[in-house]
Amino acid sequence: MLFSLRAEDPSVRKWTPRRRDRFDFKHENQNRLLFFRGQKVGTVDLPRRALVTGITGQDGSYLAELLLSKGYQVHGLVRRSSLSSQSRLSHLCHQTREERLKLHYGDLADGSGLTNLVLDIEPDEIYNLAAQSHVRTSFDKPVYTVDIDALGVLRMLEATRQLSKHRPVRFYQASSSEMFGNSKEALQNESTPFRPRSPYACAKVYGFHQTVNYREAYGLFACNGILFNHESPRRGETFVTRKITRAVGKIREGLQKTVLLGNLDSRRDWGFAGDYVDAMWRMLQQEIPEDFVVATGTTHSVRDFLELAFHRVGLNWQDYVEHDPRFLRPTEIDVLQGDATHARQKLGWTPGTSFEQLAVMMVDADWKLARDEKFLASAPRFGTQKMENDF
Ligand code: NAP
Ligand code: F7E
Repeated sequence: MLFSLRAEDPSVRKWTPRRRDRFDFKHENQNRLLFFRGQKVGTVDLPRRALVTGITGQDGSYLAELLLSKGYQVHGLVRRSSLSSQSRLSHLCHQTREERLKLHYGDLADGSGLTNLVLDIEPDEIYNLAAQSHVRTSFDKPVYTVDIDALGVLRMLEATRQLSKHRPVRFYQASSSEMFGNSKEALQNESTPFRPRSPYACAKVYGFHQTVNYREAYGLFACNGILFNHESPRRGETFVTRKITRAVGKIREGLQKTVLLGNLDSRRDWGFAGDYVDAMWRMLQQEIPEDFVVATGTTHSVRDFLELAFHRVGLNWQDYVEHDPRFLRPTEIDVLQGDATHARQKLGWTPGTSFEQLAVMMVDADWKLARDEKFLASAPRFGTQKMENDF
């Protein structure tokens, strides 16, 4: 571990630490005090440590990038799987020295495992992003969704509370605009009532209130980010924007003929994920913990997104889109549009990417991906390739 030492006692300045010297740390507020043979010898500037659950997801990967660029040591919670789920992190694993990015196996279902991990890592900041995040899936898997998205938050809060008994720690909860449901207010902000319309949204409401309760009951520095939809080329392929841009790329390259979709009339406030993780970080740098809406303030329909995405590659979406009732939800949210005034005023946060720029960014990335896939599909198969000295 690399660190710089600010020695307070002048005699210590003459002391050159040797390899076998043992020293102890104690935490006082945000400072780490360094003790050598029972005597305080200085204050240590260690890199700040963050724990990110859901680090393998869309937001987790952008947040890890941001925190590493700010000099943090980043710890990520990863679910054990027989196949790697780390494709969104592979560039960071290659670029980053091992001591700056550390991945740990864990699961939001395993409370004692989470507590052990949090006490072991002693992070300064915890970002709880892990979730079963697909709204349509939550209707098919309601109990599992509630276990992870509601009780999982409680498990993380308990782990954080245990750590907070020994040292300061700050907690971010990934709350969602889905909690507003079919709101009666045209623009939703921090005081808009919740009217959840899916098992996912109900679970997120529970996580939201527990986070507020831990703040009020135990004085925990805990914030909810109420984020509206945010997308990117790293978005999961079953969310509507990415489903569309993947299809656009493949259709343009002749790898796919049509795309099956559900409700094209629903309207969402879509922003860019890379902009939104900056708001998460800003929330934990405040003096006083609060909850914030993060949104662009604009709303567009799925149809609008189709129009832009197909137009980018010179195609007409009506020629390729088919309706499939399997993608409808038992209860739908018709319109969402956020008011992020509080985030702008308190955090100095504004979105940097428009809806049009977002669509273009995603289509361009997926068109390139489709071209690469086409090239690979046309390449001779490994093993069947004729070698030079093969007769
Ligand atoms: P995502 O791409 O679906 O990523 C979800 C992450 O959670 C993945 O890393 C996943 O791991 C992990 N995870 C799922 N179940 C887990 C479990 N039982 N234990 C540990 N990890 C688990 O989601 P996202 O778009 O990045 O969203 C991040 C968070 O923000 C989520 O909580 C989501 O509900 C919330 N949110 C998202 C949006 C949005 O528009 N993107 C808006 C508001 C709120 P695997 O890789 O192993 O699956
Ligand atoms: O749906 C409609 C669908 O699945 C958007 C999550 O990140 O944001 C996300 O939840 C809209 C809905 O996102 C298809 O009915 C039409 O009205 O991309 P989505 P979502 O449900 O808004 C919130 C803020 C979160 O917190 C969530 O974690 O698009 N739609 N046809 C479709 N949606 C999908 N997935 N697939 C379709 O074929």
